[in-house]
This record gives sequence, C-alpha cells and structure tokens, in this order.
Amino acid sequence: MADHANRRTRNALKITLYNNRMSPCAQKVRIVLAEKALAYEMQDIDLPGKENLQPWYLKLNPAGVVPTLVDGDHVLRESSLICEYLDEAYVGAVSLRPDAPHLRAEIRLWMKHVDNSLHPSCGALQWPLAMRPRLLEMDRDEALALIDQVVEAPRRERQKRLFDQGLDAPDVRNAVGVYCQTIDQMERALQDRDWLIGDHLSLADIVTAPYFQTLLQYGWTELYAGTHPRVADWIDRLQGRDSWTTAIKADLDAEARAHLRGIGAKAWPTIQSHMADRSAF
Ligand SMILES: N[C@@H](CCC(=O)N[C@@H](CS)C(=O)NCC(=O)O)C(=O)O
Repeated sequence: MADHANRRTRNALKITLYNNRMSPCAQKVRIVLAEKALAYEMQDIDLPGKENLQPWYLKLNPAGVVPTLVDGDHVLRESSLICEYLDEAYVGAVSLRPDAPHLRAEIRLWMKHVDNSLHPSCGALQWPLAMRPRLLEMDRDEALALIDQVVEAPRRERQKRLFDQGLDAPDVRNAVGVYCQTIDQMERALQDRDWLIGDHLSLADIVTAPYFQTLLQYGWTELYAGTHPRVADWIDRLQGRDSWTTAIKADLDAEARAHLRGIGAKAWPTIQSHMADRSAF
C-alpha cells in the first residue's frame, strides 16, 4: 500500500528537465515525458559553451552531464534511470514496461548496451561535428584547459582525442562498428515482433531511438536503409508518434535541419570509409 501511495498518475509537483536539444540522453527522457503526458519545464544547458561544468550545475549533476531531472524535492540523474523512474513513479494510462520480470530484465539489458556502448559511440560521432568547431575557434591552450575540466576521465581523454583528430580519431571508427553491430542485433530482435522486446512500445525502444536521430539529422541513414528493413520500419514508426514530434522534431527548425544535413554530408565520406572497415569488428 505504501508503495502505491508513492505512485502518481499526474505530476502535482513541478518537474524540471535540464536539457540540451542535441543530447540523445535528454531526448529519451523527453519521449517518456511525452508518452506519459507529464507536464514539465525545460532549462537548456549550453554544452558547447561548457555550462554543464559551472559550479551551480555540478551541484545538481556531479558528473557534469545532461540530463538532470528535478521532480519536486528529488534530483534524478542518468537518463535510463530517469526513464525508469518516470514510468514507475507515474502510473497513468500508459505503461512503458511490461509486468513480467524477465521482460523488465530484457529492457535493462538494452539499457546497459545503450549506456555502455551506443551512447559513447554516438558521442564520438557527434562531438567532432557539434562541439569541436567552437573549441577550434579558441586558442588551443584555452580549449584544452576547458576539456581538462571534464569530470569523468574516459570522457575527458576521448574529447582530447576528438579535439586533435576529429573524425579520424580511432573512437569514431569504433563508434561506426558499434552502430553496425547494434543495427544487426536490432534487425534480429525485430524479426518476429513489432518492438524490441515485444508487441508494444517499451523503454527498450525509447532509450535506443534517439541514437537514430543522430543518423537521421546528419543524413547517415545508409547505415541501415536498404539493408535492415525492420530497423528502417521501426524508426519510421517511432518518427510517426506524437512523442517524437514533441521531444525531437519540434526542437529543430528548417534552418537547424539544413545546417545539420550540411555538416553531415561533409563528414559522410569519412563515416562511409569507417563502415567499409566493419569486417574488422
Ligand atoms: N550516462 C549519462 C550520460 C550523459 C551524457 O553523456 N550526456 C552528454 C550529452 S548526451 C553530456 O552532457 N555531455 C557533456 C560533455 O561531455 O561535456 C546519462 O545517460 O545520463
């Protein structure tokens, strides 16, 4: 009973999401908020300007990353955990996790893969295009001093490599390999079901989907289009949902879309050459 008393269908308290519109981690939380029809406020954090490393933000999120979700008195971090929290705390009409414990374990398996492998891979693909140009405008020492403030050591070291080598960094080649492997795995999972863990949309789909926005926005859909029809259909169906429009599409006006397409097109030959290396993975 006490457990149910803590669950709500609507949010009486204010929810604030610390967000960045290019962040797939924030996008997954926004899809959950939209699917569950929860009201929230958004505060954008300027990642290229390193606002995420400001002392006031580090108090909320000591790792210095977005998203952070504040729900009344609770401060929540880690995007997949935030998604799970929202589904658990707000029962409502829409549930994004089946009841069966083995299916919940399957969702967590996807989350683990996304958080440990797909997310850093997406970071390696996006960083040279979204973050590096602003740092390259600075004096080199100033830029490196900013990167030195990045809290987590692996992230900091990766940013240094991406700053120096851009899309030629080994991280980018590995990232393309991880994407290709993930897409193969998804094609197999979708063989006899509509969604990743069954016939209903679940958190497994939602935590994975924003990493495909990266491919869509840069025009890199050749990673799956034509070769992985089930994955192509899965992402089409997600894009057709209202939650995709509110959480992702609404953030990108025509000018932003054209800009992303343009930088994506310039980077495509390098991405394609990494794809050709995929037999190495
Ligand atoms: N495991 C974290 C990762 C968060 C993360 O990497 N966020 C990125 C944006 S998607 C970020 O804030 N990057 C800032 C930086 O690397 O300086 C989560 O899932 O919340």
